[in-house]
Amino acid sequence: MSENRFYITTPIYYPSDKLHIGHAYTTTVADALARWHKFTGKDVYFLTGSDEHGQKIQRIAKEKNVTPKEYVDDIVATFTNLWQRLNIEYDDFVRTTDRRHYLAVQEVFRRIYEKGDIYKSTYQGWYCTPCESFWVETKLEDGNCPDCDRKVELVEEESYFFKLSKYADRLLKHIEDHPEFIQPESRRKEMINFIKSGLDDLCVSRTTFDWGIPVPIDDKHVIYVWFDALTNYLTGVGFPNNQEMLDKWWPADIHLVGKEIMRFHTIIWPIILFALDQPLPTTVFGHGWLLSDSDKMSKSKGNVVDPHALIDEFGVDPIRYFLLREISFGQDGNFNRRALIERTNADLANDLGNLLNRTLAMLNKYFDGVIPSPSGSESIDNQLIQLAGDTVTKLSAQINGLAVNEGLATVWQLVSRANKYIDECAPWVLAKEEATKGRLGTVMYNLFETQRIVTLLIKSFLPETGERIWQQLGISDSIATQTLKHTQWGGLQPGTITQKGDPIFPRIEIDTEQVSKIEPVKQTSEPKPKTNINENVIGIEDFSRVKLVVGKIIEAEKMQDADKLLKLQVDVGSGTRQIVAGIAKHYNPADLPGKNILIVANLKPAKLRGELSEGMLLAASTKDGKLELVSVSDKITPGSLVK
Ligand code: ME8
Repeated sequence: MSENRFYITTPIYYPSDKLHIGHAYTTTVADALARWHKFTGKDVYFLTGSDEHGQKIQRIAKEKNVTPKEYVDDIVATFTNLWQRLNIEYDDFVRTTDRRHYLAVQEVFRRIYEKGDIYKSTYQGWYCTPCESFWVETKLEDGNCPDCDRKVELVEEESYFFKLSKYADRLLKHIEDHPEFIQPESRRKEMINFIKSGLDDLCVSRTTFDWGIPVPIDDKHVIYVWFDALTNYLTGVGFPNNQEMLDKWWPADIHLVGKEIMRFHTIIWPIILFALDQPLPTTVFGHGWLLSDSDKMSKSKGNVVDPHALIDEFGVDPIRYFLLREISFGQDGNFNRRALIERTNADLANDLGNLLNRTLAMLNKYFDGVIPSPSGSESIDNQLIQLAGDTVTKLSAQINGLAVNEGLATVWQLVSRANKYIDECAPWVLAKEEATKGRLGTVMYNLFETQRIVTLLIKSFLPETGERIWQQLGISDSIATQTLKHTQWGGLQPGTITQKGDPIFPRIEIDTEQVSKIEPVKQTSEPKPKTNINENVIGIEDFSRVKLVVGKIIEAEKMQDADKLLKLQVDVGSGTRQIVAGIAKHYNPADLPGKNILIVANLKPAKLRGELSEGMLLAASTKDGKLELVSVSDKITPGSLVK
């Protein structure tokens, strides 16, 4: 493996539903790492994708009365849309329904079968369909899946088996000889114990459904979905036909996964690779879970956070920053709005944003916005310069050690130091005397040079912010051309003309309304009305004539020749209604399906631009005039009456 290339992967997610913030977490970390390694000068390959076969998907498609392929095509489009919105720069996206993947999986199966490591027998045991995993009776907990605690099903069918047990000792030795293989350490111990407790041969084919890749030697069977899915890491780098690509990229440097799928990645996958005579990935990192009120976020529990809604509300980089900075990488972490707002305000609006605003305002006032030449240096300057250099070294080591959150904390220490440097050097005092104008120039240069370095250091994590600050710094070379070597002190050219722009992160005001969305507001006495409620008062009987119900948007599309209107299909419990709404300027139709909204259900139907509209959506304007749909928790089912 060359030192100068870096191959990173995410899990390929199930299109069993739309992705939530937990999936966005893994992919954002992988994206930041990929960008960082590119920034350090490496040749990088970043792979993601979708895991589309298996019993779970086939069942969901059947429930929805569509073919599995129709079903996954729709959901996978929402995956790529989310990655685009989150600024995820992947190199390839493997869909397990791709032809190239079909060929790769069949080739893996064929090679292992021909080697004698796959044999036919009968499987009798338990199966967890949500996890797509087999369990022997003794591993069940209270009769349920030990991983997700859901019901398992008894399965008895003819199957092909893969000789996992044959390779158990070799795998243990590999894990012991390569401490970097399973990270973090706690998961390594867990996996060692699991292997030591004995490995059973793995059932690698199914016959009771057909949504999968057929076994090449026996098309009554489809290949087990995890055997199929894990192979994507080889498909994405050219296996089996593009040997040159495979030689360049395989083995992967990092498979980044959530802790619940470590077993598949550190036991089944390495043994498949042993059987194929392929080298093992350098590291499988199992990160912790995003929790919602200390419980794992998952669709089935109804406690997931929709990343689209967060991006709409806060923008992309506050979300990326929160995920990367707030959660100790490897540990579980809580996701909540209050913490997100506080992080954004403290680190992005105050520390980073104010540093730029203050310094640009001073530079405009004292030097017409042009970067002055530094002259001489005092010990306080040397400390700042030293810290900037140390920050680069420390951050590089932390990112190489996958301590992403600590790495960002390191950069923010430099940001804080720069803010303190302003207060200590007091440029406004230096500006009073002509005699200290030279010193003022040095101070201003140092502040901008620090910000140039900070911007380069954060651009992998916050790409949009990097671009925006760079633009305000006025540096003519594109930020995309900058690499780690450009973080040496002194790169900023005196004479550079800065460009003051809008604050990069306006402070988010937490008003009472927002707080109440975050946590219940305790009221000790009757609240006093803020507005004059006597105006246009109506009685309860008037209100009760309006039938407000919860609806779930199923489809949204633009209307021809009506640039303000969208045509929506909305599930209102008793069926689907078509509603034409004037929200086209405020919403991208692709972002609407899945949203739970409020509608006036007993409004007289009307025709708008020739289309029937049977109801009205409720929406309100934000301060800057953007129309936002009134949204309702996912827990409330379509058709529920608002009372
Ligand atoms: O397991 N917190 O797909 P999946 C953090 N198709 N990360 C989370 C999370 C949470 N609450 N919820 C999900 C599969 N994730 C298989 C993978 S790979 C060959 C096949 C992230 O859709 C995390 O990365 O269930 C987790 O491992 C993955 O999504 C599971 O996604």
